[in-house]
Amino acid sequence: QRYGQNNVIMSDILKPPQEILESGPYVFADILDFKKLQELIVNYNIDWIIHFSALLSAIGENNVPLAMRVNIEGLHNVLELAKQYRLKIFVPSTIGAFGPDSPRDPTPDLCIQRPRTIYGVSKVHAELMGEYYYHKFGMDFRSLRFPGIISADTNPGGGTTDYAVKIFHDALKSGHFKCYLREDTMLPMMFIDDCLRSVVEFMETPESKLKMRTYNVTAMSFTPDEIVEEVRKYVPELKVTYEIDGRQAIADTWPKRFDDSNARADWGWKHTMDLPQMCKAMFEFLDPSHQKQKQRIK
Ligand code: VAH
Repeated sequence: QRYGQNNVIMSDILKPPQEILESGPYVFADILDFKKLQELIVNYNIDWIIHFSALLSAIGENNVPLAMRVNIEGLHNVLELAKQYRLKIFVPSTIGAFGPDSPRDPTPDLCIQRPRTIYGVSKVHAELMGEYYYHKFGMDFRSLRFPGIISADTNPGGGTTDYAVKIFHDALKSGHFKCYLREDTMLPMMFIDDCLRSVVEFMETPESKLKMRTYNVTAMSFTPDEIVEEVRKYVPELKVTYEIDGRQAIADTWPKRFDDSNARADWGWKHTMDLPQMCKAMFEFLDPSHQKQKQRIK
């Protein structure tokens, strides 16, 4: 809607859902195929790269060699192409770019970053490489560190924050949610609509307003306990069992709350969806028949 359907070229190595195919140009592109990316940039006269290819935290720990190729070699490809063709480039970073030595509550933009996952290491590398290309070559590199992103139209993608998406599907399908994190594990989160708007607003911000190339952004922080309580307003009979797995050790090294005051001050970032509003949006999308229990009691 914003840039014109034929001006946004979607790409992936996966076949998209039919409605995506019908929404505008969609091409096969492997982030590891430099020549193919170069051809797409020239043939489609690309001016911005929005780079989202990566193995997330949990899946990356189970396939470190592939995570290094996709998250690091893939990043090098798009940075080099953005430099060669003078493109503006967005590269997402994450709360996972911090580690146990970072302040966790809250975590500021600038502090020690010694992440303990290959995903986090690759994202710190992305931040540092992008800022190097900015200072050395004047490239318009921009990065936002995202919290866990919650969306209804995509399945969980191998992240540590996936539990906050899975709870909705489990509540509606089986009424039984198995949570792999302890009930008191607080993590920063954001609804997908706020995430996509943050990218657009950040990329459209005049460079003169940016005091940094990489900013924290967030909307809320919550624990499994807190989202369970909110989901039970729609599915009161929801059964929850805690089966802690290796992702707990990752979550225990991550920020509990994100300080995104610089993004709010420098380029006007503000979130719109909090936990109750996100749950309402998720149920409206996944199963409109599930209205909040409070309304039924009325
Ligand atoms: C993950 N959802 O859990 C991703 C994210 C906030 C972390 O980068 O790995």
